[in-house]
Parts: sequence; C-alpha cells; structure tokens
Amino acid sequence: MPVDLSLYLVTDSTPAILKGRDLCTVVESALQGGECCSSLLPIIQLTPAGVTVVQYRDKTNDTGVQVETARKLHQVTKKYKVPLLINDRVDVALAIGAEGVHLGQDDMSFMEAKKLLPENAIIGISTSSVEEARKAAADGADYIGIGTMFATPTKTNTKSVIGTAGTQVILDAIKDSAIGTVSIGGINHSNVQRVLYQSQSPKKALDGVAIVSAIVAADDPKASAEQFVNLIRNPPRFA
Ligand code: TZP
Ligand code: MG
Repeated sequence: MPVDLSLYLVTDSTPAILKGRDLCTVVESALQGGECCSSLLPIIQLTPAGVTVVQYRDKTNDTGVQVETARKLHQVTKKYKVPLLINDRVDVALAIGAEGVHLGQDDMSFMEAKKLLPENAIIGISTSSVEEARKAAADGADYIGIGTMFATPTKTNTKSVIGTAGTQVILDAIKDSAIGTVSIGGINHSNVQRVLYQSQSPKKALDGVAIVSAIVAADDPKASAEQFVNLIRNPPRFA
C-alpha cells in the first residue's frame, strides 16, 4: 500500500512528553495542522492533513491499555483519512484493524508479520545501516525509517547516530529500490530543511521526516505540525 511519508507523526505516552494531556487530543490537534488548505485541495492537490501518517508507539502501557488507546486513535486517524501504524505489536494492529505496523530490528521479522497481516497492510522497518536497509528493501517492506539522524532524549538506546552523511550512504545503497524512506531522530523546526535537502542522495530521495517530541511535546501540536508542513513544502532558506 503506498503511504505518504512526508510528515510522519510518532506518538509517545511517557509523562515527560505527554505532560498529562490525552494522547488522542494531541494527535487530533496535530492532524488539524494542515486543514487550512482542505478547501483548495481539489485545485492545488495538497495532502489533506498536515500529518500524513501516524505511528502509535507506546513503551509505557500494558497490552490492554495499548489496544484500547490504539482503537481510540484509529477513530481519530480515520476521520482524517490518515493511516495508523502500530509500533512493535502486530497483535495490537490485528486486534484493532490498523493499516499497518512499524517493526524494529529486534521485533517480529518482516516475513512473519507479512504472514499474519492482511495483504494490503503497510509494513515499515527501522534501519540504521546499509545492510538493514538493503534487507528491508529485498524483503519488500513498504518503507524504512532511517536513523538515528540526530541524538535525541526521546530514544537514548539507539544503535547509532548517523547524521545527514550516514543517511545519504543508506539512500545510495537502496537507490534501485522503490521502497519509501523516512528520517527519524532529533528532527525539529530548525533542522528539518537541512535533513530533507542535505541528506538526499542524487538517486534516491528521502520521502519524509518522522517526528516525536517536536510535535507531541509541543504546547500547540497543531501549530507545530503546521510549521513543519510549511517548512517541508517550501524550499530551504539556507540554499
Ligand atoms: N527511533 C530513532 S530516534 C527515535 C526513534 C523512535 C525517537 C525520535 O524522537 P524525537 O523526539 O523526534 O527526537
Ligand atoms: Mg520496536
């Protein structure tokens, strides 16, 4: 299933990031961050929402709460016609009928997930090396998350920080594949244009950016998503 990766929101349920707010409210607010354009959609063909895909990533709650939260989130994402992917948990994705999953290198393998999920389910894989990216492409994953772009307090147990140069090397290595690509780790309003325009390999584009704290922890997630949309759609100022 093709998926628009341009502004990929990854959720976080830790108190430091959610700050007592309801996750569904935060996500809905972020999804409204592009709605100003919706009346013009048929004319200018922009994506309907600011955020184009949501991944429910929850390292905090037990399975029961995850299923309940994922189901509520799905009601919200369906309203905005944005796919909901579940991090780590193929069982949770199946339980609520999510559009797909995002799997790390230590999670269920792509092949096992493929067997369990509906045929059109979206499957994304986390990668931080050429080998992992090539394997995901050869397996037939829909997209890869490439990271960690910049060191981030949101995930400190990352295998490596690869920066724009490391990202370019990975993109080069999979240039002959149609697999989608999204950068993750430490991306914010100040560096998003650098990420998008300086990481690109001449032969393989980065399709988008995945953001956790710069949207979920923002005082105004809608305004934050809107700002990302503007920065992503407009050429970089430093060029
Ligand atoms: N994988 C690599 S870095 C990361 C994940 C899930 C967290 C990114 O969070 P933030 O807040 O956007 O830096
Ligand atoms: Mg995982």
